[in-house]
Order: sequence, then structure tokens, then C-alpha cells
Amino acid sequence: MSYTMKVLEKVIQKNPNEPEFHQAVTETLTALQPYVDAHPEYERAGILERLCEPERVIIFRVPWVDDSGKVRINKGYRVQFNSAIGPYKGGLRFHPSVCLSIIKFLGFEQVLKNSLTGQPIGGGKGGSDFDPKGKSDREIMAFCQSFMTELFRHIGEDTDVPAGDIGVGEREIGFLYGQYKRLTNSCKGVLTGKGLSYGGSLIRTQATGYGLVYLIDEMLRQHGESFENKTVVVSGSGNVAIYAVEKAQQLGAKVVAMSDSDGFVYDADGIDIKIVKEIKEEKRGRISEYTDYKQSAVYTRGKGIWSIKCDIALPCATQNELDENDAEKLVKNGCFVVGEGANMPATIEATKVFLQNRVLFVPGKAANAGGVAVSALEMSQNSMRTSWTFEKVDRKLREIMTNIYNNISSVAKEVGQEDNFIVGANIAAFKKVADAMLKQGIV
Ligand code: NDP
Ligand code: 2IT
Repeated sequence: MSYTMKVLEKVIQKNPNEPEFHQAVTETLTALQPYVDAHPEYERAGILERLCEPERVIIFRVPWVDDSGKVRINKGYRVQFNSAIGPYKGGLRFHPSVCLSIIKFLGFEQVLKNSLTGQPIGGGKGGSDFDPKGKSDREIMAFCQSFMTELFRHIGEDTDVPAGDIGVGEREIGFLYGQYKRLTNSCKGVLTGKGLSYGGSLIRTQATGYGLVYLIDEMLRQHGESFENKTVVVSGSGNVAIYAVEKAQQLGAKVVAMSDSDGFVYDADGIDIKIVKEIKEEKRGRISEYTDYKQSAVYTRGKGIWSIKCDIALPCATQNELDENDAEKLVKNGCFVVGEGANMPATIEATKVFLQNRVLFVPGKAANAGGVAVSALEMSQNSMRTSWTFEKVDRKLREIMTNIYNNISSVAKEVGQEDNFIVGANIAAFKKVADAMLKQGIV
């Protein structure tokens, strides 16, 4: 058995009950196999074993008091996965499904994604099984303060810099940052996604969604295509989805559907993103409310968004939201581009369907890297004690996404797998991390 497959088998055996982590490692090691097996220096240095084992895992208790006076306990996590190319960097997710497997898969992906950004950032991820839905602002604050009361001792501007992810946006980052300052008596750039009045960067809010569309736009351009007049379906209606829709529309696409975990809305005229922003960003409501604003739109409860006919699909909600059946439906309906705004939204079987049918499929570690890339720009601005203009950060984001596309596309070509961006992204990302690890010795 090859070195790569031996490591994969061991990872699965030694980390039981972690299906999402197994899935992420399987995708990556399968893509890396021919490349790694042709380079015995990686096996000699145990690079894959080290890549798949987090440098440190922190699990802690988060006690807080709800509005009725009841004591509540959640689990808190921070997985400091790999610091070969810089401080651990990656978001915090607050969602009831959060468990070690999910945080480890996200941390593993983050290491490779951050490598692709070209910025000096390692990878980490954290979060909690806390459910922010239906909680008052005071409850959110109490939870964030308690979470940071443990987390603060493990993070630092040159050590580990958390940010947002599902359930963690500017409000939560504000509460976390306030508590960090109070505990440490210092105003360091230890979190990204901060508000603009206290060290945040312009474009960070838009970065993941805009970056996704910038990368796909570059890929379309290099294939003689564009977003102009394309029909697009975007799942989710959170931070990533909203700004993916906004940018796709600015580039001339017609986005006909969005969703949340309850169902999806179809608007044949094209989604009015102002309505979605009002429902989601201002009222923290549900996508079903869209039809209150626009009666001609149709809301459907449950899954099914991938049955809608489209040219381009952008899954921007969560892991494994698009399976083999969904992929087959998309292909049958003529979809020819899929870009992962979320982390690992397509199952491995779904990605196989896309590749077999020559769909241009860009995996999340490349397609959604714009968010963390602008986080790294936020870190730079904080260190320099300056803030750049909207135009400057936007230009840098576009450049970074174009570079990522060119990088993953040329690596795919080099290994004789043109347009296989799973192979291109994993090898391109791995090379840089592995090179840094080789040079730093056995650590
Ligand atoms: P938000 O919390 O802002 O939005 C999440 C969206 O996804 C909501 O519409 C939510 O619906 C939906 N969703 C979440 N969980 C599920 C589920 N189990 N089933 C169906 N729908 C679900 O998060 P983000 O937009 O920030 O994150 C979306 C994805 O993008 C995640 O995979 C995240 O890891 C990834 N990502 C985020 C980045 C960022 O900068 N924020 C950067 C790179 C990737 P509901 O309200 O019903 O829960
Ligand atoms: O998955 C991701 O890349 C993020 N949630 C963003 C991480 C960050 O540090 O900005």
C-alpha cells in the first residue's frame, strides 16, 4: 500500500467517530497521492502524519446564565492545527452541531486554504455547540464573555487569531474582543472581523462572498465565459451567501434562489438582495419571510434547492449540503460550474459526479479563501496601525483570488489533470506547508 493510503487508513483508525474529519482527510490525501508518492522525502519526514495531527487541541467548559436565571453549560473548542507558515488562523463556529470532528475537519481545511492565500498564516478553528438562534443580545454577550474567559490564554496576535464562521459575525466578535481587552488590558489585533470603529478592515464582511465570485469569474474568463446572463443558485442566506449574490448580480448574473436550514425561496425575477439583507442582517429572520416582501416569489420548506435549473451553483451554507443525487440533478439541468462558498458542502460522491461530467468544480479551500485572506490583511493593517480604503482592500482581494485560480489551475495542468481543481488546490496548498515543515525540522 502506498505511503499516502497507509496514513489515511491510520488516521481513520486512530480518530474514530470523526466522520467529517475522515472525509476532509480522504479528499485531500486521495488528491495528493500520486504527487506525494513520487516524493519520498515527505515519507522520511513523516509529513502526512504530522499534517493530519493537530499541534494542539483545547476543549473547555463554557458556563453562562440565560435570561431566566438558569445556568447553562456548553463545550468550547480551539484546534491549533498547523503553524508551519504563520500563527494559527481560522474562525469560530457557534452551532448546535459543533463537535470535535467538525472543528478538526474545518481546521484541517483551513491549513491548506490559508496556504493558498499566499499570506503568512497557519491554520486553526474553534467554536462551540452553543445555539445562537433565539437568544437575546444579553445571552449572546454572556456566552461570548465566558467563552473568551478561557480562550484568551491560548490566543495572541502572533500565536492564534480567531475570527467568525457560522453563527459568529460582527456582534459576537465585538463581545469576544471586549472581554479579551478586559482580561489582558491590551488592544491587540487578536481577532479579525472586528467592527470598523475598533480595528476592523473594510471588505472583511463581503470578502468570502465577493472572493468566491472573483475566483469563479476569473475561471469563467479563462474558459471564454462570464457571469453575464447566467442563472445562478446560491444556498444559505448568511454572510457568505449574501455577498456572493451581491457580487454575482453586479457582474450581470441572475440569482434565482437562496435558502436557510428550513427551506428555500425561488424568485424568477432574480433575488432582491436588499430584501434578504433586511431579513437576515437587520431582523435576524428566516428566508421564508422573503415572500412577505415579494408575493410572486415561491417558498418551499425543506431541501430541494439543487433541483432548480441553473448554469452556476454556489453552495454557501454548510458541510454535506449537496449530495450525489443533487449533483446528478444539477448536471442534468445543464449546470456547468460549481464553486464551494461553504466548507466541504459537496460530499465526495457529489464531487465525483461533477468531475465525471466535466463540471468546473472549485473546492472550498480555494473558492472561499477570500474571507481569511482579508482577515490576514486586517492583521497587517492592525500591525501597521493603519486602515486601507475600500478600493485598496477590494483590489488586493481580487488579486489574491486571481492568483489562487492561476496557481491551482497551473498545478492541475502540470500533473496532467487540466481543470481538476481538487487535485490542483490540494497539491498547491500542500507544497507550501510541507516545504515549511521540512525546513523547520521535526517539530
Ligand atoms: P452564517 O451563520 O452567516 O450563515 C450560515 C447560513 O447557512 C445560514 O443561512 C444557515 O441557515 C445556513 N446553514 C447553517 N447550517 C446549516 C445546516 N445544518 N443546514 C442547512 N443550512 C444551514 O455563516 P457563514 O455565511 O459565515 O458561513 C457559511 C459557510 O461558509 C460555512 O460553511 C462556513 O464555514 C463557510 N465560510 C465562511 C467564511 C466567513 O468568512 N464567514 C469564510 C469561508 C468559509 P440557518 O440560519 O437556518 O441556520
Ligand atoms: O472558513 C474560513 O475560512 C473562515 N471562517 C474565515 C476565517 C478567518 O480567519 O477569517
